[in-house]
Amino acid sequence: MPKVIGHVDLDYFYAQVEEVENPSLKGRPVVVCVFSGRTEDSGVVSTANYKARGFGVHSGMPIVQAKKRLKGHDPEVIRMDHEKYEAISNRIMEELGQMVDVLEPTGIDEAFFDITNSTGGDYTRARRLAESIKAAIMKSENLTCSIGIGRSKVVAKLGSDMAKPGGITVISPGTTKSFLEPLDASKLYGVGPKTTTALEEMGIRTIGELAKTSPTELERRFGRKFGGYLLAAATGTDADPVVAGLEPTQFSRIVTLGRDTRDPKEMTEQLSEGVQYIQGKLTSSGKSFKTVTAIGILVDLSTKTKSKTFETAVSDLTLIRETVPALFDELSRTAGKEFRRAGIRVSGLEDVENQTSLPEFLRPAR
Ligand code: TTP
Ligand code: CA
Repeated sequence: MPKVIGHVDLDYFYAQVEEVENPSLKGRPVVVCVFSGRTEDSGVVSTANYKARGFGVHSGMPIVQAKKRLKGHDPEVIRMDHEKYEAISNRIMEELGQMVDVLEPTGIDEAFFDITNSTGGDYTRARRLAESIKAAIMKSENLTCSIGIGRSKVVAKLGSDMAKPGGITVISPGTTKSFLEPLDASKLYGVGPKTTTALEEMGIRTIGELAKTSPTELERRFGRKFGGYLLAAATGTDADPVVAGLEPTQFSRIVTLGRDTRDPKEMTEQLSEGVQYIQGKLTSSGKSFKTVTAIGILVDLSTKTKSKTFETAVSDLTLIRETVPALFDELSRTAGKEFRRAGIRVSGLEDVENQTSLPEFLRPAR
């Protein structure tokens, strides 16, 4: 059965999150920055939306320079909020993990996945699954992503790069060779400017040319390991498997409420199945948790959270049920707006063996 590997990458991630939270930004250049704090504008661009990229703004550019390029184009310059992006990333990874056979997150907004078994090696079914993944992320977080499907990690990654923004590229085993051949070798995963220059010196510009190079010549120039990788990558025969990501650090469930509301009781009731889902996850993974968090996504799509941390790890369903209403109560008092979606997260996961006795965990840490 041919392998079916995917790569999913969210589009202009930080900036898109900001657009979703504040729809009035749509159509304007948006730049998310890390301010170093030395002077008002010292720091660099984390990322920019496509509108801003059209004016030449990109990740790593000094803020001052980005502002110059965007002058007169009504730009929005936003301070990066890593915690916010991370919480969204965690929810997406959790959701993706349930849709594929194996998920290997490789960054805050990207992951490889293996769907060989669930598609039976059928690339038509793979495309449908990629479409459902895109739809799921759109439904739950309002975010677009790009997906590549192919027979190896390198091919899948090229596919998602090419699909950007918002597309799906499926490269079936039969079309892999013709897909790869015309592309620049510099597009291959792991081929940076230095390798590109070295390849050019050998007269190699395209992936097709690289694929025809003799293994000995490549090994002589790049060493056994990297030389071998280059050849495998160029022929789409790199065999690095998708390996399940690190241990989960949290479990969460978010639901869209039946109607916009401020009523903590309504939110808690509609999360009843979510609590059961989390309980199932805790049991099957043999984990307990230290922190429980109530998550509210308001009608303006901003996210508010309220947490409670216990002194020692617990894994008790009744405890989640007891804590959550109070957290939502507090959330709705401070939010000032109605809630569109509500969720629960447990984090600070530990193996159950480390757990201590009942009376101890009833004592909150703070
Ligand atoms: P990328 O996936 O490289 O970029 P992107 O999601 O902004 O845009 P694209 O549509 O091309 O995928 O990085 C993911 C996030 O990581 C990005 O939104 C912000 C952050 N980041 C930085 O903070 N600094 C950087 O130099 C880069 C490249 C990314
Ligand atoms: Ca991205």
